Amino acid sequence: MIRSILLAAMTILLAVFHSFSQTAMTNVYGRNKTSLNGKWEAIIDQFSIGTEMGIFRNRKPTKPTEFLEYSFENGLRLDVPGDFNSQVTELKLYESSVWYKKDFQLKKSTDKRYFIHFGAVNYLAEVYLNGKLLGRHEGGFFPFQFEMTNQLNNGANFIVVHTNNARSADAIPSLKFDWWNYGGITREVFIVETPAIYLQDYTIQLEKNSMKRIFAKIQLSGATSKQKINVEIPDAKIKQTVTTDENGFGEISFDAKLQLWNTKIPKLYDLVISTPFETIKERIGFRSIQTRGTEILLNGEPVFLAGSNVHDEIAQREGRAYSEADAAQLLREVKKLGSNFIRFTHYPPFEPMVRMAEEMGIMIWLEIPAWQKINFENPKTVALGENMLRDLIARDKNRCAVILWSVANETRVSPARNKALSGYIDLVRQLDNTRLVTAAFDNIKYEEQTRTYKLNDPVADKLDVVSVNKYFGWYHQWTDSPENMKLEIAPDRPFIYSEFGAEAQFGQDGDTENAWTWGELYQEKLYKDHVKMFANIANLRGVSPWVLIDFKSPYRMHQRQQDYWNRKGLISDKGFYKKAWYVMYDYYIKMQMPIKK
Ligand code: GCB
Repeated sequence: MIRSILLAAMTILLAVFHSFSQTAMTNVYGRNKTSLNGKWEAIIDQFSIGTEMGIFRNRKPTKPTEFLEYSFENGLRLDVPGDFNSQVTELKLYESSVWYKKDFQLKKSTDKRYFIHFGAVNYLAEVYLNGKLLGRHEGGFFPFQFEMTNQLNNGANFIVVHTNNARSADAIPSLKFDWWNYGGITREVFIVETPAIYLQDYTIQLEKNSMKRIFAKIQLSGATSKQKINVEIPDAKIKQTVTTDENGFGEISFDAKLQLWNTKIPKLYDLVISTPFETIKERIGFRSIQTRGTEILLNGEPVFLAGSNVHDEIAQREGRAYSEADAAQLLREVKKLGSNFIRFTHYPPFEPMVRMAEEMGIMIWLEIPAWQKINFENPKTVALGENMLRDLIARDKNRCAVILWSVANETRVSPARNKALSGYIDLVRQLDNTRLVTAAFDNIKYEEQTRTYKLNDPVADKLDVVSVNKYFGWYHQWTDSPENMKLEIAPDRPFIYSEFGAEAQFGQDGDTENAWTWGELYQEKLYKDHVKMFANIANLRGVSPWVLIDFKSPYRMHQRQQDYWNRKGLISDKGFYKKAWYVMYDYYIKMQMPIKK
C-alpha cells in the first residue's frame, strides 16, 4: 500500500517536473542550430480561453457539422523576436494571452537530440509541439529550453506557444514596476540539434582571486560512462583533458599564462571544447575581480565604475530591444558617455548584448527583476527568484565582463525579505564564488545629530559591494549644500551610487530652481550638485546615473511632460543629448584619468 502511494506520488512529481522548462544549455550561440525567428501566426486571446478550446492542437473541421472558433490561418502575424505591444497599435497596453504558431520542417536523425530554445518569453510561456504540451516557463527575461526529440516528426511539425504577460502579486516583478510590460516572444527562438551525449553546461573562468589559475567544469547530458573532453585555447597554448564521471560531470584546474581582459584592451581568446561527439567554440576572456577594503580591484588594480543604467530599449523606436543592431546602438551610447560599466536594469538583457559589451571592454552588473514590492512571504515567489538567479548565472557565468550579480532592487525590509535575500546571496556565492555580489537599496536614513546618511539593513552586511539609489533634488530634499552632504554607507567596503537623477524634456530649458518645469536646466544643475557631493564620499567606487536613455513606463502619466515616458534619460527618446549628459561626460573623463604618482 505505502509502496503504491509512494509510486503514485513519484509519478505525479515526475509529471509536474516534466512540465517545467530546463535551464538552457550554455552558449546556445555556439551550437548547431536553426533559427525560428521571423513571422509567426498569432491569435489574441484576451480572456485566456484558448487552452479550453484547444488552440494548441490547431485543428481543422473534419465533418460538415463541425466548426472551430479559432484559426491561425490568414490572420495576425507577429515578428519574433519582438514584443507584441509595439507591433500592433491596439496591443499597446495589452496584458493577457497571445498564442503564437510556427510551422517548420525537420529531417530527423535517429542518433540526434533536438531542443527548442527561447531567449525569453514575457511572462508565462506554455509550449506545445504538434498539439502536445512540452512544458511551461515563468519569468520574462531568462532563456529556457525543452527537449523535443520524442515528440518530433520527421518532416512537418508545428510549435504553438501560449504567452501571457498579465501581472500578478506573486510574480517577479510583481504588480507594479517602472517599465513597460512588453509581452510575447521577445527574444530569439532556435531549434538546437545535439548528439545523444551532449555538452550541456560548462564553466571556464579564473579561480577566485587568481590571475593565472583556470578552472573548468563540464556537464554532459546523456552520458552513462566516463568520457574524455578536450579544452583548448590555442592562443594561450592551453590544451587540457577533463575526464567526466559516469554522470557526465568533470572538473579540472591548471595554471596558464594569460593576457587578462580589461576595459582598455578587452582581450578574448578562441576556446574550443571537444567531446568524442561534438565540438563547441566560443570567445572567452579572463580577469580577476575582487575587493580590498573599500577598493574594487580589476586584475589587482583599483578601478572606478563610471556607469550607465540601461534598460532593454533603444532611442528612436518603441519596444524591447532584440537585435545585434539594437545592442550596437545602445552600447555605442554607453561608450560615448565614457562609461566603462553598465548596470543592466532591472533584468538581464538579451544574450548578444552581454557578449558585445564584453567585446567592447565594458564591465557589467546583472540583476534579477526583484524590484520593490516582491511577495517574499510566499515560498513559491522566493523559489522563483532562486530559479532566476540560477538561469542568469547559467547563461552568463563565462562572460568575464560580468563583475557583479545583483539580487534585488529597493526591496522593503521585513523578516521574510531579509531571509529571502540572504538566501539569494548564499545561492549566488555557491553557484559562482568568483564574482562580487551586490543589491541596490533605497532605505538610507538621515541621522540628525551627525547630519549623516547611513544604511541600516541587515542584508547589506552580507554583500561585497553595497549600492544605493537616492534621488536628492528630485524625490528627496537636499539636507545640506551638496558639498557638505555626508554619506556613510557601508564604510568598510566599496559603495556604488547606483541611481540618481531627475526628469527633463529634451529641448525644454525650464529653470534651475523648479523641478516642475521638467527642464534641462534643473536636471543639469542636479547633476552638477551630485558631482559635488560625490567628491566627499570616501568609499565611493562607482556611480550610475538614472538613466542613460528615456524609456516607456506606465508610471509616467503627466500627459504633456511625460506621456508615458520616464524622462530621466541623459539622452532623449529621440536620441538627443540633454545638458546633463555633458556633466557626466566631463565627470567620467576626470574619474578615469590615471592618478599621478
Ligand atoms: C528607482 C527605481 C527605477 C525607477 C527610478 C525612477 O528608484 O529603481 O526602476 O525607474 O527610481 O525613475 O523613479
